[in-house]
Amino acid sequence: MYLIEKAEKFANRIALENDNDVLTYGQLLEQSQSLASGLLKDKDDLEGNRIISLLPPSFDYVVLQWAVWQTGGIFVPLPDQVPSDDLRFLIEDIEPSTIIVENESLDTVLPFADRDKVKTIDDYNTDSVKDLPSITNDRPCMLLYTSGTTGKPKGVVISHLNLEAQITSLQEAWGWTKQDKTLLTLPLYHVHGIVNILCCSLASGATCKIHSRFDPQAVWNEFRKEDISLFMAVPTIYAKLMEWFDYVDTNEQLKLAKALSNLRLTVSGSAPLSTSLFDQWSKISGHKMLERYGMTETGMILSNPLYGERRKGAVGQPLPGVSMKLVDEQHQEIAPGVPGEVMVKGKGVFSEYWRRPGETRASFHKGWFQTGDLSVEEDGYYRLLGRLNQDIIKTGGHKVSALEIEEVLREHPDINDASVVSIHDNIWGEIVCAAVIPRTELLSDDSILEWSKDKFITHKRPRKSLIMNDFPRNNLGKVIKSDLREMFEKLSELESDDNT
Ligand code: MCA
Ligand code: AMP
Repeated sequence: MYLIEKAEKFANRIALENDNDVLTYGQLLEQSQSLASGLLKDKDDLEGNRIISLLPPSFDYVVLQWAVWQTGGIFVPLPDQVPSDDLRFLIEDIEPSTIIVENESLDTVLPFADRDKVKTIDDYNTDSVKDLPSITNDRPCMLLYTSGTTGKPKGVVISHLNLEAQITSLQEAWGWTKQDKTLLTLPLYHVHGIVNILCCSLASGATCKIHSRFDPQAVWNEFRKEDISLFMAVPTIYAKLMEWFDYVDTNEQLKLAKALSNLRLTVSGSAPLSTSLFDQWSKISGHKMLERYGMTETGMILSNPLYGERRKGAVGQPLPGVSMKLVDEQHQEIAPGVPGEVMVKGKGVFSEYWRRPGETRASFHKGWFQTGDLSVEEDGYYRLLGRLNQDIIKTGGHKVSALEIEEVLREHPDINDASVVSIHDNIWGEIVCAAVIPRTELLSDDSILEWSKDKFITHKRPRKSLIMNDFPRNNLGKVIKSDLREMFEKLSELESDDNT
């Protein structure tokens, strides 16, 4: 296992840091091996058993992740605040052998799982370390859930080989070294936080400082210590950091700008980085942000260069070890300058969706993974043009399915039908908007938004609603979502006029 082998060389270096404590690579190895022994109990190998983690980003999260990998199990990180209906679906889909929670979360999970499967890390305290199984690279190590074009989220099966290929590609491209220190402010259930930040840092002997939740002031305070060398985040986080910067007085702004001077690299990805945000960041930091593009199923695909021109509005060139091409609707490769769908191949690319052979087959064409993203090559740089499927929404860097939200809204007792679109937002990239046809007169915008709070995880929750007699439809009766989007845009303009 790549990370474990690497860690052995860095035993005395600091792997992880939080506000109160540090964990060396040696301690991480020792604690994860001891926990692995506890998880194995009398077995020699967990043979692909799924172990769900509902732990927030923390030392315990990483110890558990490494422990599961060393048992031959599959690590399945989920958000620690999943609404109950989602949790029920996920537990049924994953069929875990164990669910690891923090003490406080026991009651949330117990209604959906056998009591003997729900554990805390402390349940596995043991002093005796067993011989751990040797794990071949082709075995799965993680299941990461991602929203798709069909209703429910799908588990993306990632093997140790996929993980190693994704890490080594980024180590090479972005010049990670053991002198680096990075700051993790992203959740640890997506590739961005797990692979690009945490795993790359740990594979390089660098230090990863963990903030369990994003807080703009805390990030600025961290930059002011001037020891963070590498920072990666989604555009929403940069927008929120800029919001904070604009809010403080000029004197403070000078200090914050100076604090950025020690950063050697700032990376943005997971959603489009606007040219205005690129410019604002460059103005205060003197850094040209490096924008890259990737996907849960593939890891990172394209990146602007570490050295050389980082082009505003573009996502650069294929990363080491990644083969990509642009194709037309007939899957024919197209010429530079012509837009086409991004297709990807490489050791980092996943091999299957968990227990969904049909969807797996449909997502590949002759061995190439079809991303559903449109791009064009211009003077050697790729630029993204959007998605083929308009029912996929990216909000705050999270991928969300409009169809999944519609299905949940239709469960509302006063809603007859629902149609979900997104509109542009300067902070969130896109925001979720729901149009609904009422079943009763009791329905109001406020009641929809209020009801949604318990039903959706924060990023899936509709932020605007419209109650309508019927949706705009074409002559086949299909909802014209572009017209709905326009209605929400007009509503949003009216609201912002009212606020000024
Ligand atoms: C939260 N709020 C929102 C949204 N989310 N409003 C509109 N749209 C949203 N999406 C509201 C809340 O209701 C609340 O409002 C207020 O904002 C603060 O909410 P909170 O949850 O505290 O927000 P936050 O902690 O500031 O979260 C913003 C965040 C988070 C840090 C940007 O969304 C995040 O971690 N995003 C990154 C996800 C990620 O890692 N993506 C990578 C996946 P009120 O106060 O009124 O209640 S993509 C990937 O991995 C691929 C491979 C790739 O390419 O990277
Ligand atoms: P996910 O499925 O959550 O892994 O999200 C992957 C999707 O995020 C991609 O298919 C793209 O649509 C989008 N994405 C990732 N990076 C970028 C970027 N730099 N610019 C625009 N979209 C991006």
